[in-house]
Amino acid sequence: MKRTFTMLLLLLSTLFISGCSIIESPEDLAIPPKLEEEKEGIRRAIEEYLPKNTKPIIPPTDDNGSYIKLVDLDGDGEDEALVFYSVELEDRPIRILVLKKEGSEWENISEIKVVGQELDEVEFKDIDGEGGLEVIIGSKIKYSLDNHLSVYNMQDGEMKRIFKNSYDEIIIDDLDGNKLTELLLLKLDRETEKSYGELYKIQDGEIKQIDEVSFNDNARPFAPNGNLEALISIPSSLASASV
Ligand SMILES: [Ca+2]
Ligand SMILES: [Ca+2]
Ligand SMILES: [Ca+2]
Repeated sequence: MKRTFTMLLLLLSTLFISGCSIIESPEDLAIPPKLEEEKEGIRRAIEEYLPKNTKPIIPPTDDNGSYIKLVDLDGDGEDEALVFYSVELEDRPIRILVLKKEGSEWENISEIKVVGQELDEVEFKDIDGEGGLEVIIGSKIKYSLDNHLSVYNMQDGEMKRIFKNSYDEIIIDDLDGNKLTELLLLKLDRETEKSYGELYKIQDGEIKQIDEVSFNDNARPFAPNGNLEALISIPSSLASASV
Protein backbone atom coordinates (compact mmCIF):
# COMPACT_ATOMS: atom_id res chain seq x y z
CA MET A 1 0.00 0.00 0.00
CA LYS A 2 2.72 2.36 1.08
CA ARG A 3 4.68 1.52 -2.07
CA THR A 4 2.02 2.86 -4.41
CA PHE A 5 1.89 6.10 -2.49
CA THR A 6 5.68 6.50 -2.45
CA MET A 7 6.00 5.67 -6.14
CA LEU A 8 3.33 8.18 -6.98
CA LEU A 9 5.06 10.89 -4.99
CA LEU A 10 8.34 10.09 -6.71
CA LEU A 11 6.71 10.25 -10.09
CA LEU A 12 4.97 13.47 -9.30
CA SER A 13 8.20 15.07 -8.10
CA THR A 14 9.97 14.02 -11.27
CA LEU A 15 7.13 15.42 -13.30
CA PHE A 16 6.84 18.76 -11.59
CA ILE A 17 10.50 19.44 -10.99
CA SER A 18 11.57 18.62 -14.50
CA GLY A 19 8.47 20.10 -16.05
CA CYS A 20 8.51 17.09 -18.31
CA SER A 21 5.54 14.81 -18.47
CA ILE A 22 7.13 11.51 -19.32
CA ILE A 23 9.68 9.37 -17.63
CA GLU A 24 12.08 7.73 -19.97
CA SER A 25 14.14 4.64 -19.35
CA PRO A 26 17.55 4.07 -21.00
CA GLU A 27 15.91 1.53 -23.32
CA ASP A 28 13.66 4.26 -24.67
CA LEU A 29 16.70 6.24 -25.70
CA ALA A 30 18.42 3.46 -27.61
CA ILE A 31 18.13 3.52 -31.37
CA PRO A 32 16.49 0.25 -32.37
CA PRO A 33 19.03 -1.59 -34.57
CA LYS A 34 16.14 -3.32 -36.30
CA LEU A 35 14.96 -0.02 -37.78
CA GLU A 36 18.22 0.33 -39.68
CA GLU A 37 17.73 -3.17 -41.10
CA GLU A 38 14.10 -2.65 -42.10
CA LYS A 39 14.37 0.95 -43.28
CA GLU A 40 14.52 0.18 -46.99
CA GLY A 41 11.47 -2.07 -47.00
CA ILE A 42 9.51 0.43 -44.91
CA ARG A 43 10.56 3.31 -47.21
CA ARG A 44 9.25 1.35 -50.19
CA ALA A 45 5.91 0.88 -48.41
CA ILE A 46 5.79 4.57 -47.47
CA GLU A 47 6.31 5.57 -51.09
CA GLU A 48 3.52 3.24 -52.11
CA TYR A 49 0.95 4.07 -49.44
CA LEU A 50 1.50 7.69 -48.45
CA PRO A 51 -0.41 10.31 -50.43
CA LYS A 52 1.69 12.99 -52.14
CA ASN A 53 0.70 16.05 -50.07
CA THR A 54 2.15 14.63 -46.87
CA LYS A 55 5.27 15.11 -44.80
CA PRO A 56 6.83 12.92 -42.10
CA ILE A 57 6.66 14.17 -38.51
CA ILE A 58 8.78 13.12 -35.56
CA PRO A 59 6.76 12.27 -32.44
CA PRO A 60 7.69 14.56 -29.51
CA THR A 61 8.82 11.72 -27.25
CA ASP A 62 10.95 10.04 -29.86
CA ASP A 63 14.60 10.55 -28.99
CA ASN A 64 16.09 8.76 -31.96
CA GLY A 65 14.61 11.43 -34.16
CA SER A 66 12.78 9.02 -36.38
CA TYR A 67 9.27 9.28 -37.77
CA ILE A 68 9.13 5.48 -37.91
CA LYS A 69 8.59 3.45 -34.73
CA LEU A 70 8.83 -0.32 -34.52
CA VAL A 71 6.34 -1.70 -32.01
CA ASP A 72 4.72 -5.11 -31.54
CA LEU A 73 1.09 -4.06 -31.59
CA ASP A 74 -0.59 -7.47 -31.85
CA GLY A 75 1.71 -9.41 -29.53
CA ASP A 76 2.88 -11.98 -32.10
CA GLY A 77 6.53 -11.28 -31.28
CA GLU A 78 7.17 -9.35 -34.53
CA ASP A 79 7.23 -5.57 -34.66
CA GLU A 80 4.83 -3.59 -36.75
CA ALA A 81 5.98 -0.21 -38.14
CA LEU A 82 4.20 3.02 -37.25
CA VAL A 83 4.83 5.89 -39.63
CA PHE A 84 3.98 9.39 -38.34
CA TYR A 85 3.02 11.95 -40.96
CA SER A 86 0.82 14.95 -41.56
CA VAL A 87 -1.48 15.87 -44.40
CA GLU A 88 -1.54 19.46 -45.60
CA LEU A 89 -4.69 21.54 -45.22
CA GLU A 90 -6.62 18.98 -43.21
CA ASP A 91 -8.56 19.76 -40.05
CA ARG A 92 -7.05 16.67 -38.41
CA PRO A 93 -3.71 16.59 -40.19
CA ILE A 94 -1.76 14.04 -38.13
CA ARG A 95 -1.92 10.40 -39.17
CA ILE A 96 -0.13 7.24 -38.20
CA LEU A 97 0.22 4.60 -40.87
CA VAL A 98 0.45 1.05 -39.51
CA LEU A 99 2.53 -1.37 -41.56
CA LYS A 100 2.90 -5.11 -40.98
CA LYS A 101 5.61 -7.25 -42.48
CA GLU A 102 4.19 -9.97 -44.71
CA GLY A 103 7.02 -12.10 -46.06
CA SER A 104 9.62 -9.58 -47.22
CA GLU A 105 7.15 -6.74 -47.85
CA TRP A 106 5.58 -4.22 -45.52
CA GLU A 107 1.79 -3.99 -46.01
CA ASN A 108 -0.49 -1.12 -45.00
CA ILE A 109 -2.95 -2.69 -42.55
CA SER A 110 -4.44 0.21 -40.62
CA GLU A 111 -4.25 3.92 -39.89
CA ILE A 112 -4.77 6.20 -36.90
CA LYS A 113 -6.21 9.67 -37.44
CA VAL A 114 -4.99 11.73 -34.48
CA VAL A 115 -7.54 14.03 -32.81
CA GLY A 116 -6.44 17.69 -32.88
CA GLN A 117 -3.58 19.42 -34.64
CA GLU A 118 -0.43 18.77 -32.60
CA LEU A 119 1.14 15.79 -30.81
CA ASP A 120 1.86 16.25 -27.11
CA GLU A 121 2.71 12.69 -25.99
CA VAL A 122 3.27 9.40 -27.76
CA GLU A 123 3.84 6.21 -25.76
CA PHE A 124 3.64 2.49 -26.44
CA LYS A 125 2.77 0.50 -23.31
CA ASP A 126 0.85 -2.58 -22.28
CA ILE A 127 -2.25 -1.38 -20.48
CA ASP A 128 -4.60 -4.34 -20.93
CA GLY A 129 -2.16 -7.24 -20.40
CA GLU A 130 -3.46 -8.86 -23.59
CA GLY A 131 -0.26 -9.10 -25.59
CA GLY A 132 0.95 -6.29 -27.79
CA LEU A 133 1.44 -2.68 -26.79
CA GLU A 134 -1.27 -0.07 -26.77
CA VAL A 135 -0.68 3.23 -28.57
CA ILE A 136 -1.20 6.17 -26.21
CA ILE A 137 -1.56 9.53 -27.93
CA GLY A 138 -1.85 12.88 -26.19
CA SER A 139 -2.63 15.76 -28.52
CA LYS A 140 -3.52 19.42 -28.59
CA ILE A 141 -6.71 20.70 -30.14
CA LYS A 142 -6.96 24.19 -31.57
CA TYR A 143 -8.89 26.60 -29.26
CA SER A 144 -9.05 23.98 -26.49
CA LEU A 145 -7.33 24.65 -23.16
CA ASP A 146 -6.87 21.02 -22.21
CA ASN A 147 -5.21 18.22 -24.13
CA HIS A 148 -6.87 15.21 -25.66
CA LEU A 149 -5.95 11.60 -24.85
CA SER A 150 -6.70 8.59 -27.02
CA VAL A 151 -5.60 4.99 -26.46
CA TYR A 152 -5.64 2.55 -29.36
CA ASN A 153 -5.02 -1.15 -29.59
CA MET A 154 -4.97 -3.61 -32.40
CA GLN A 155 -8.03 -5.82 -32.79
CA ASP A 156 -8.30 -8.20 -35.74
CA GLY A 157 -5.58 -6.29 -37.60
CA GLU A 158 -7.27 -2.89 -37.17
CA MET A 159 -6.34 -0.07 -34.80
CA LYS A 160 -9.36 0.59 -32.55
CA ARG A 161 -9.72 3.41 -30.07
CA ILE A 162 -10.42 1.85 -26.66
CA PHE A 163 -10.29 4.99 -24.49
CA LYS A 164 -10.47 8.76 -24.72
CA ASN A 165 -10.28 11.56 -22.18
CA SER A 166 -8.71 14.97 -21.51
CA TYR A 167 -5.79 16.16 -19.37
CA ASP A 168 -3.52 19.07 -18.54
CA GLU A 169 -0.57 16.87 -17.55
CA ILE A 170 -0.29 13.13 -17.82
CA ILE A 171 1.71 10.37 -16.13
CA ILE A 172 1.92 7.14 -18.08
CA ASP A 173 3.58 4.46 -15.98
CA ASP A 174 3.26 1.28 -13.95
CA LEU A 175 2.28 2.99 -10.70
CA ASP A 176 1.38 -0.10 -8.71
CA GLY A 177 4.13 -2.44 -9.89
CA ASN A 178 1.84 -5.03 -11.56
CA LYS A 179 3.72 -4.75 -14.89
CA LEU A 180 0.74 -3.07 -16.60
CA THR A 181 0.65 0.65 -17.29
CA GLU A 182 -1.77 3.01 -15.56
CA LEU A 183 -2.76 6.50 -16.67
CA LEU A 184 -2.81 9.36 -14.17
CA LEU A 185 -4.54 12.36 -15.70
CA LEU A 186 -3.88 15.65 -13.94
CA LYS A 187 -6.61 18.18 -14.57
CA LEU A 188 -7.36 21.74 -13.67
CA ASP A 189 -10.95 22.76 -13.05
CA ARG A 190 -10.89 26.14 -14.74
CA GLU A 191 -13.93 27.47 -12.87
CA THR A 192 -12.78 26.67 -9.34
CA GLU A 193 -9.07 26.71 -10.29
CA LYS A 194 -8.66 23.48 -8.31
CA SER A 195 -6.48 20.65 -9.52
CA TYR A 196 -7.08 16.98 -9.27
CA GLY A 197 -5.80 13.74 -10.69
CA GLU A 198 -7.76 10.81 -12.07
CA LEU A 199 -6.20 7.36 -12.01
CA TYR A 200 -7.19 4.94 -14.76
CA LYS A 201 -6.31 1.28 -15.19
CA ILE A 202 -7.59 -1.83 -16.88
CA GLN A 203 -10.47 -3.55 -15.12
CA ASP A 204 -12.68 -6.27 -16.60
CA GLY A 205 -11.21 -5.60 -20.03
CA GLU A 206 -11.90 -1.85 -19.97
CA ILE A 207 -9.87 1.18 -18.96
CA LYS A 208 -11.76 2.54 -15.96
CA GLN A 209 -11.27 5.32 -13.46
CA ILE A 210 -10.41 3.68 -10.18
CA ASP A 211 -9.51 6.67 -8.04
CA GLU A 212 -9.26 10.41 -7.77
CA VAL A 213 -6.34 12.28 -6.23
CA SER A 214 -7.18 15.65 -4.76
CA PHE A 215 -4.89 18.60 -4.23
CA ASN A 216 -5.05 20.92 -1.26
CA ASP A 217 -6.83 24.26 -1.51
CA ASN A 218 -4.97 26.91 -3.45
CA ALA A 219 -2.44 24.35 -4.61
CA ARG A 220 -1.14 24.76 -8.11
CA PRO A 221 0.31 21.38 -8.98
CA PHE A 222 1.11 22.47 -12.50
CA ALA A 223 3.55 25.08 -11.26
CA PRO A 224 7.11 23.81 -11.48
CA ASN A 225 9.10 23.36 -8.26
CA GLY A 226 5.96 23.33 -6.13
CA ASN A 227 6.17 21.88 -2.65
CA LEU A 228 4.65 18.48 -3.27
CA GLU A 229 4.16 17.50 0.37
CA ALA A 230 2.00 20.55 0.84
CA LEU A 231 0.23 20.19 -2.48
CA ILE A 232 -0.96 16.65 -2.39
CA SER A 233 -3.49 15.00 -0.21
CA ILE A 234 -3.95 11.55 -1.59
CA PRO A 235 -6.89 9.58 -0.28
CA SER A 236 -5.90 6.31 1.35
CA SER A 237 -8.09 4.50 -1.18
CA LEU A 238 -5.41 5.16 -3.81
CA ALA A 239 -3.35 2.56 -2.04
CA SER A 240 -5.90 0.01 -3.21
CA ALA A 241 -4.94 0.87 -6.80
CA SER A 242 -3.06 -2.39 -7.11
CA VAL A 243 -6.21 -4.47 -6.48
CA1 LIG B 1 3.32 -7.92 -34.20
CA1 LIG C 1 -1.82 -4.80 -24.66
CA1 LIG D 1 0.44 -1.14 -13.08
